[in-house]
Amino acid sequence: KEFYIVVLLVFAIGCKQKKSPEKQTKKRPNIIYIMSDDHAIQAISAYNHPISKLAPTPNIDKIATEGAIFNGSYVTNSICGPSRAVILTGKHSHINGFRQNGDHFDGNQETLPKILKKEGYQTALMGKWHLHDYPQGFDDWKILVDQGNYYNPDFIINGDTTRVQGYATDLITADAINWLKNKRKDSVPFFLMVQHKAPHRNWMPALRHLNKYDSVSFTLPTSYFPEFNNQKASRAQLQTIYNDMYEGHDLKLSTGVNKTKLAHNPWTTDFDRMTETQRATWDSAYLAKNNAFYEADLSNEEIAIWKGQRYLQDYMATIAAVDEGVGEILDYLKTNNLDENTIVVYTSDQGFYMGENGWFDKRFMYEDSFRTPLLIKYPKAIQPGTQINALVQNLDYAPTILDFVGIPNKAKDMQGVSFKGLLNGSVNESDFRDAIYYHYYDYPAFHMVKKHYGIRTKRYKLIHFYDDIDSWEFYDLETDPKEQNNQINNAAYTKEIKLMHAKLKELQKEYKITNKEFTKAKKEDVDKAYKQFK
Ligand code: SGN
Ligand code: CA
Repeated sequence: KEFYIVVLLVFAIGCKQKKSPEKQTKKRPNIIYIMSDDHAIQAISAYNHPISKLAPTPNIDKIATEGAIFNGSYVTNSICGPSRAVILTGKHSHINGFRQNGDHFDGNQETLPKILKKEGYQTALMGKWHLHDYPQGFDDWKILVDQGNYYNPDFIINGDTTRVQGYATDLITADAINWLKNKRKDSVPFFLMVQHKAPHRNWMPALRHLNKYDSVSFTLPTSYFPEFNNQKASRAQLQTIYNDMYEGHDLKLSTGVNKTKLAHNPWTTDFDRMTETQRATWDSAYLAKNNAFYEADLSNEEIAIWKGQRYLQDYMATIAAVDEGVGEILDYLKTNNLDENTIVVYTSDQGFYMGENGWFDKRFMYEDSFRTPLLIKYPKAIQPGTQINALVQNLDYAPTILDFVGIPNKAKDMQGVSFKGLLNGSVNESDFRDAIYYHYYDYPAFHMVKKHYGIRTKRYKLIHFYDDIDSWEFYDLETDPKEQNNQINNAAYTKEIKLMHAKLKELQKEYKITNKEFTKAKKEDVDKAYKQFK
């Protein structure tokens, strides 16, 4: 009898060890990576900002309540293409070669989707790509052309461009669900990237949301009319709501009372591509509110405030469709018993200004554009309601995902580090990194934000703006979280500033920044750009 038991045991152990590779990979988690474009922390209600309290995002919030929310999540270079290249490679811009929008991504380098695919994952990408080359490393992909348009956008599928009737956010959600339903193989784990155009400029809401926040009055930040003492680069930017937005294209103002023709609208393509029916619904939704604006006969300061309100109402209304889409994806996972073994990530390619300093857009190393939302759920390893304050970056996403799926060694030449330990509670925040590096190159360009680099620790920030300027800034984020007081010349901080300079040098050495990164633009190009973008 005992002999038979031993034989049976040996047989059982043998069976356990001899699992087919398919079954082994099946145990690996699936990953759904949802990223919107320019989605500010202020616009996700899980972050408890006064703006989002008036325009909540219940579905995105679910990822935080069922999983983790990061309060100290940052990018390395706050602009679209570069951020995406960092996420795919786990390497800083100067190493992956994509420093600014308009650069071309070298798709032959190693990327997260390529590694996952080689490891047996089924990989797919739906939505915005913006890296000027066809995606590599995906079994299936369908991407927006360039920045993409909100209405009836053009998509590229296998090299062919097709105009698809509908609203971009809804189309991308539908593509994601459709892929999960019809293309996904049950037998292998999957990695699906869902990348929205919304809430990118020019903030065009879905037809069903055109009047969603008309009666909501959002709180404009206290810095809406800033002074910029001792902040030279801030004074030179061209991204102020009340100076630089186009009244037609961005603010959807018409030319006057009872008019539907748009005021200043230099890029007609966003509106011209709407169908007549879409345009008629659009025009009737904006008519009364535009009339009210003209009839109010506002002062200049009141107009500036009105513009801030219109911007926030439209921006938040574009997010409504993103949030609904996230809800659909989460529901799909639940109904199909996929939610337990799927890691869901929600993030943005960077933060965004919602009137802070009077601004829209991003680019600066100040908190609102440097910081980016990050919410992750994975029931198997992350406790619901986890709050993480450690400093993490988009540089870390690839190493973290590889760590979660059990192939951390593939991240060895990446510059990011896995923060899996923070998520499952095996690493203390105080043992994680103490400083992060930032470097922005896109100058002269849209919005004229000067080139700069710097570091942030838990408490301090040191920034150097360079090229046609040579200007250092230092902030004590504990006493000045809104970064209004540059303390670079304050003797009380001499010791801290010195330490920050030393730390900056250390990080630049670690990340292999060479003098090549500090080249200057030609003066005539800068002058030309100021004229072009003003
Ligand atoms: C467009 C926008 C800019 C924006 C850049 C970069 N203008 O040029 O406001 O800064 O994209 O955005 S738009 O009216 O044409 O949309 S990013 O998302 O690619 O970084
Ligand atoms: Ca962006």
